[in-house]
Parts: sequence; C-alpha cells; structure tokens
Amino acid sequence: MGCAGSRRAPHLREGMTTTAADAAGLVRAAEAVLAANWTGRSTVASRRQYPHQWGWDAAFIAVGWARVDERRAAHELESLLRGQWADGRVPHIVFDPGVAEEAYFPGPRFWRSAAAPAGVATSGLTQPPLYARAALEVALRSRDAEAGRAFLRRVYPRLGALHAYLAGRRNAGGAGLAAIVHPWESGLDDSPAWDEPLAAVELPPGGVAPYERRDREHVDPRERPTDAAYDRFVHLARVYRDGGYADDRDAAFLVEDPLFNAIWLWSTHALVEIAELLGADAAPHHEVAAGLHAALVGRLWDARRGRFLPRDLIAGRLVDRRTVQSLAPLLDPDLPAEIAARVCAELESPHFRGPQGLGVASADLLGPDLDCRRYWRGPVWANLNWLLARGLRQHGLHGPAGVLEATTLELVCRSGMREYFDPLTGAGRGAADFSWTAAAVLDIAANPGGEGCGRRAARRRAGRLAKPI
Ligand code: 2M8
Repeated sequence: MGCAGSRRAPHLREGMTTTAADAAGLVRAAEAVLAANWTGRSTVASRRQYPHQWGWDAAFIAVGWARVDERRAAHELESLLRGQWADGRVPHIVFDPGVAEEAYFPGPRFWRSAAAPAGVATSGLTQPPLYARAALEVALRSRDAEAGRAFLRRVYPRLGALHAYLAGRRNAGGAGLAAIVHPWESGLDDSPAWDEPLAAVELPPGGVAPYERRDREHVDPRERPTDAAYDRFVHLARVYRDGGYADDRDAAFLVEDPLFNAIWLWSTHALVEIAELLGADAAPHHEVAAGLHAALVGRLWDARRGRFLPRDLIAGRLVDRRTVQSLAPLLDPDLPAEIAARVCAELESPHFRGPQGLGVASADLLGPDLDCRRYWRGPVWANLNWLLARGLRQHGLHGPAGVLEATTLELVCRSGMREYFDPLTGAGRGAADFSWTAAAVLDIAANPGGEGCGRRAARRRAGRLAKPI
C-alpha cells in the first residue's frame, strides 16, 4: 500500500503525510481485511494467529463494520453474545466449531465450557466490556432506523446481564469496581503492570503440567510472551476452570484495572443512552456510572504520582508501573478537568509518545520494562489509539485526539494492517491483516474531526434514531 499521493486529506494535521488518495486506499484495504476475515457469522481477529471470535475484538470490529455493512456489524455482536453464559459473563473467545482444536491454544478442549449455552464452545474468562458502547454505535450508524432499534431491543437485556455480572460477581474489592482474575481478561495480556501480581502467583510444586504453546507458529517468537509468563497464564486459567469458574473462591490474581473499568464505565454511559432510546428505565445505569466514576477516581487515581494505576487486591496496593492502562480513564466523561489535563499531559509526554510521534506506546518508553517487539510491552496498537482519541475528545481535547487519529492512519499506511507496531520505528509487528486495526482505520477515516462524545453529542445522536419506542 503506497503512501505517495497528491492532496493532503483535510483532517490530517501538518507534519502528517497521509494524503486523501492514501486515505481512500486505506479504507479499501481495511474493508478487504474485514471481508477476508469474515466467516459468514462473525469476524476472526486474524486468520492464522487467532482463528476464532474474540470478545473485545468483536466490539472494535463491529464499530468498523458499522461503517461498511450494518448487518454484519449487528451479526458480529450478536454472534459473540450467543456465547453469553447464564451468569451473564460474555466469554473472551467464542470458538468456531469448524476450526481444528490444534489451530489455537488454549482451545475448546482446554476450557471445557460446560456452562456456555448448548452447542457453543467458549472460554471461561471475560474481556474489557466494550459491547454496549459498540452496540450503540452500530445502531446509530444504521441507515434503517427501525432495524437499529430492533437490534438494540435484542441486545439490551444481554448487555444489562453482563453489567450485572460484573457488578455482582466481580466486585471482589467491595467498592464497585470489577476485578479481573487473569491477565487475559485485561486484553493487555503481557503488560508490565502484571509482572508483580504474576510473580506472586505460586506455581504447583512440580511445575506447571505440560502444554503446547501454539502462539509462536505464525509470528516472531520474540514478539510473544516469555515461557515464564505463559506458564502462569496457563496455570491461572486451569485453576479458575477447575474451580468451576466460580468468582467467590480465593483467586491468586485479582486486580482492579483502570482500562477494564474505564471501558465498563464508558459502556455504562452507552447503556444509559440505549435505555433512553428504548424508553426503558435508565436510572439504574446512571447509578452504576456514578458509583464507577467515584470508585475509579477514589481507588485507582494516585494523586501524588498523577497517574491512574491498577490495584492489586492480593497485595493490597497500587501497582506502580507506567502503562497505557493509566490513560484509559479519559473515557470517563465526568473526570475532573484537572485530572483529565494531567492524564492528557502524560499521554503526550515522552513516556508514551516516541520521538516520531507514532501513536501511544503500550508501556513506558523511558522505563526499564520497555520491549519494542513484545506485544503489550511497548508496541503501539491501533485499537488503543482509537479508544484514547475518543477519550480525549470527550474532554474537548480535539487537537491531541486529531493528531492521534491522523498518526494512526499514517502508521497503518506505512506499515500495513498489522496487529501492532514498533513504538520507535513504526515497523509492523505481530499478525498481518488484523481485524481491529482495519476497524479502527474505517472508523477514523469515516469520522474526520471526530463526532463529539459528550452529553450534548449524545442528545444529537438520540435525535437521529428518531423517537423513543
Ligand atoms: C491477544 O490475546 C490472546 C489471548 O486472549 C492471545 O495472545 O492468544 C490479546 O492481544 C487480546 O487483547 C486480543 O483480544 C486477542 C485477539 O486479538 O489476542
């Protein structure tokens, strides 16, 4: 995909080199990636590396599909929700029965998801709950307003059940935030933020029972987690599985993550909007949002350091690592202006923006943990750039948001629709033809200047879906 072209796209800032011709080419390439990864029912994250449907990937992908094919956008989310358990959890993987067990580890045989709906094999973990936000966006992009409302009517109870599961079953800290029980639930599996809590996990005396990693067959092994980390991932997943996926047992890993909870809060605000559109009672969602906001700031904001940090519930303290998770609370529309300004300054600082300004690094560019190759330990991710740009816009920080969106297009234009990118050179890493990268490109390119994310914008959007039902 070339980056040479003629006219600069109007929404790109000086200094960026993506042109209107590039942007059009990128959009076509992104559509082609989603089309190639579409299985007939949902979209794989990547054909070879992740050949099933993943949880939060499905949310990003649905937002991308909504720009191209609203029916597929709705199918994407409803296909994932097919795997929702009776307790309300939305699993982090819904397996494609047509794909061989050996194609991905840990596959269906590992998870033994007896509690999943009949005929659907899933994992037993969950992932950042971006689904209500994605559902709202899908409905609002719908050219057929009645189809958009019908879709919302179908998914609203399921989204509510997920939020109730998080509030009821994951409130291990007792303050209303959801605790994750495994790094895979964070979506940022290999983040340096998990090093300390993982190091405290005791492995069985004889070591972890043998298993075969499959994640290094299609990508450079230097880009994947170490064996030591993987042993702990597998051990924690086995222990959770063998305990019947019960959330009231003692867990060896229990963390309140700012990114997971900020996404949940953002989705709770989306649930308020959905309830209002459907004429349902939005008050309970308002209440949850207020509680989440208070707990996020009260428990995870470290005023002295000026950063949001994950809270390790086992160790009983905040985890002092600078990672991109710390920036996600920008998604909270009620974040006090001075905190939003500090988080934005951190995002713009050399800790997260490299000399070439390629996007936001996933880990501290100046810290000892930085690994520019290993997936969540430094690389830039298009989905996180997209999320953070949405967060910035929510606080009226349109300048930095626009730059972030433009650099995301530029990065993909230069290095392809890759899973992630070296934060210093921009080189593409991980899987190729990656679905959420394509989805982020489609949404950013379709929305130059960005639609507002605040309450006024919500009211404008509600008008678009016509009168409540
Ligand atoms: C990565 O995680 C999976 C395990 O869930 C893996 O490494 O095998 C993460 O990047 C995660 O956030 C993502 O949802 C998944 C599929 O893209 O891949």
